[in-house]
Amino acid sequence: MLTVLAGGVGAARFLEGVVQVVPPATVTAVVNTGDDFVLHGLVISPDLDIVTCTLADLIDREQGWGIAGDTDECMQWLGRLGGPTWFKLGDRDLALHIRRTALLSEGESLTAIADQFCQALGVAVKLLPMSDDPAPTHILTPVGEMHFEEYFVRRRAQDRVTGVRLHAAGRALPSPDALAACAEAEAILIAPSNPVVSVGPIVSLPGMREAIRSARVPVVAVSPIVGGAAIKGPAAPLMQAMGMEVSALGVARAYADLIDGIVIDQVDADLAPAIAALGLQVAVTDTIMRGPAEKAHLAAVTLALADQVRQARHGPAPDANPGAG
Ligand code: FO1
Repeated sequence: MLTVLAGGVGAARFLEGVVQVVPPATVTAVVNTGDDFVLHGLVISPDLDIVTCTLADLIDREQGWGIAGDTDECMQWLGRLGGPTWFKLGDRDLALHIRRTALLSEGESLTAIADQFCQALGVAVKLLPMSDDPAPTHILTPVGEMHFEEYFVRRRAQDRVTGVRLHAAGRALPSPDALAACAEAEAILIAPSNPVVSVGPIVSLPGMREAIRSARVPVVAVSPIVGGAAIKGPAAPLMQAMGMEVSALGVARAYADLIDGIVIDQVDADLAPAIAALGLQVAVTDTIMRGPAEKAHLAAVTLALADQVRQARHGPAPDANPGAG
């Protein structure tokens, strides 16, 4: 089983590449739920929905989130009735949140619900919420502490970030399935997601780092930072707030206690020696996922680096015929 730690848009696109290279049924994604929040009385799980709808080829590819061709009749009426309209929820998208909220109220877990949605929408990859407990990510700013989506969407990431509080609802445990997905993986990949608010919430769950390390399998990350900037989203201000250098080297340092290797973009090739000096193996390639072929290429390079790590650690792959010339 290949396990991928995933956030939202970047991770979803990366997974579209992974499933072109290995059978989807052999892939498990442990997905960030730190962006989850309640709005209109509905439980919304942005990263789970982005990954699910992307792999189901239902995603609005312009935005990277929401459902293609969706309408906003309900949103318009919610506005007319004085409801909040800052978080755009399409009519089809709302069905996900209505159904999720109803199933949660009937006692179903987020994990069970994610599985039901994957079955219903034809997604073969196993998508696991990182936790079945509420684990909201809060952003600290000079105007106060707020949920990540309030900071990122409602206030358009205008506030200076003075800190990040993970699992802000109190102790959250990794789901048993998420822990098992790391402990039983043959390789663990960290998708090109925000190291602070997408990957951070996952690996900071109690026992998750230990599960990753005790798996004793190659752990390889893809840098979401290219040329000192994020492709999408607020990684730069959040990394700065956490004292991280906003570069592929900064990402490598942030993950150094967890990973064996990292894939960086060719524009950052000059950082490879400094990253290697951290004891990491480095692959340099074009990491911009313009289309299906680039996604598959990035996945293939990442998996090849995982194999390279495995060989370096354990010698030739078991199926390599000994004594071959
Ligand atoms: N991002 C926005 O910038 N504006 C929105 O109105 C918005 C709505 C939305 C609805 C459903 C969903 O699954 C995601 C949505 N996102 C929106 C994306 C989301 O804020 C972030 O991309 C993820 O939380 C970060 O990965």
